[in-house]
Amino acid sequence: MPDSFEQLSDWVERTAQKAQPERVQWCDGSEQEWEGLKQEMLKTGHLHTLNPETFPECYLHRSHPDDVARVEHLTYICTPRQEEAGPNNRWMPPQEAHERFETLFAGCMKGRTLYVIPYCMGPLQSPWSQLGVEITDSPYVVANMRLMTRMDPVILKRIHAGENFVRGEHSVGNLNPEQRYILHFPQENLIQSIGSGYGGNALLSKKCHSLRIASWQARQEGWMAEHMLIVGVQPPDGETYYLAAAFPSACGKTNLSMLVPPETFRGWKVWTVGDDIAWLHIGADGRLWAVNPEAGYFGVVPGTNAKTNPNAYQMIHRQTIYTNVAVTAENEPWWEGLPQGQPVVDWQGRPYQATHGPAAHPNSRFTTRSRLNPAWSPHSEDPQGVPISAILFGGRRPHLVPLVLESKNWIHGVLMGCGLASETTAAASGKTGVVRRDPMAMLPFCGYHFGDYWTHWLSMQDRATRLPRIFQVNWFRQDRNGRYLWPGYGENLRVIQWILERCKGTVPARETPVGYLPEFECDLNLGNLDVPPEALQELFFIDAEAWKREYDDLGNFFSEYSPRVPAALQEQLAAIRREL
Ligand code: SAT
Ligand code: MN
Repeated sequence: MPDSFEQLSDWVERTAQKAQPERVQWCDGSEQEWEGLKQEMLKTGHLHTLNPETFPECYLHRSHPDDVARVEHLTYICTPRQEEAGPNNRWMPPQEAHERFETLFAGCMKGRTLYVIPYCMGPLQSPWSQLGVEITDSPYVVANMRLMTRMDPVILKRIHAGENFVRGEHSVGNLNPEQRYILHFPQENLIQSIGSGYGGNALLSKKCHSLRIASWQARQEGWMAEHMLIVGVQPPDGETYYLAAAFPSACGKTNLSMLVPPETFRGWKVWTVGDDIAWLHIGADGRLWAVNPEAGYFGVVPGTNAKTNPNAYQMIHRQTIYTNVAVTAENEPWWEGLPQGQPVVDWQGRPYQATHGPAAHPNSRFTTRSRLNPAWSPHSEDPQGVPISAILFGGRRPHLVPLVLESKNWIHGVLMGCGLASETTAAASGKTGVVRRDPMAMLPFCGYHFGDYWTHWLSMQDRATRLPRIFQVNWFRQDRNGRYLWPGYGENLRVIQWILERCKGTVPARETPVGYLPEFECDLNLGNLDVPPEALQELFFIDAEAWKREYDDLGNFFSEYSPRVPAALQEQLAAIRREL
């Protein structure tokens, strides 16, 4: 494993020998470098300028129509033993994986530039930060990494001084989905990715490094790498409380992390620390402290507007890379969910026709630096991170799960996380709208056996003395006619207020076999909210029969992971099942 600059240079040289690029360019994230890249990409059609008056420094990228989402069926964990990867991962023996990759990688960069991207995940000064170097032939990847990570000349100095780094080898290859692989070698600190230029498949710092490789390391080292947003909520009395929340991809993490308080919450402030990934370490005070390893957002565009997410909407009007949105006659970006404007060119660059489907791809994305977010928290740069008071688990559940539910203790909270399930979305290829189990929203991202992962979650109890409380939330419950019962977005702050009160110990709660509920008539702040009483009843209705089926199903799901499922979780499940 290279851990010094010589080894880095050797690795780059060896990789270049295999890929045979026309030239090699070392990147440092500077403005000058961006100017060059941008001009090049405008010339080759990798980028298109958007209206410079209304969207200054905004660009559009169109990916290949077969390359628009993560590909879970082509994503592998390559450990010597299959049981290390677990049934939650596709597995390939390391040697076979290396061989397949080498074959596809040979000569793959002919006529292209090989870019070397040294990057840092986490604040540069943080003891928890980690270095990585991605080699890629995609200038679009360089442009995104410049916004999503910390690229800084100091990184090479740190590597010179002997600091370890995660290696990433990436090529768009020929974009043939049949020759596409996303391979992880946790024991080698290595990621190899070929055949895709899109998001989580190609920006190796994100899901590949900061979740799959980092979750592996976290288990060895006693910390946690989680698919969670980090948000600070500051009531008018002053003190900011931080929450970490796990939701599957495209279920509203970005919206929740940038929430704008509704009218009734005058004086409240919401601060974004992160919208996708949290690295959680135990502080000297026994609390969990979170840093966001990323420095930018790769957010879902459709549905973003001045009402659903005013901060994001404002933020993406400048210095933003759009991927796979439509364009209007005014050369402005357009997407489904915008109340104004008309698409004339669709996400594939064709004249827009309603019969072709949506104008913007449902998984179209914006890339922006976090600092452009009006709600950006300056504590995002705190080396030790922010202290977490509560952990939230949420998904898209049309039925069953109430608006909010508090766990009874850490073990029960971990069980809640294991029970997380959600309707699938366009963020991954495959059928959308099917409810699937997605424990801790980590199904596509945990780099090792889920049974060991749950054991690791439970073990935090022995390491930390002041763990956060755990809650389950569901903004997506529907009535019999498929209408959402809860308005969501900014109004979710009402639920968060209750969660904070519970953390402070200032409100009682109603106990049920599946957890604690608010006494909503008195404890949930419903001032100026237009939700009929029947809808509220339904939002909090606990259907014991349906919950029994849910826990039976979770029990069946667990059996796929036996014998590695911790006994404490099985016992907790059995106890709740009996009580129901
Ligand atoms: O494609 S990404 O993994 O970057 C986004 C997501 O699916 O959450
Ligand atoms: Mn995500």
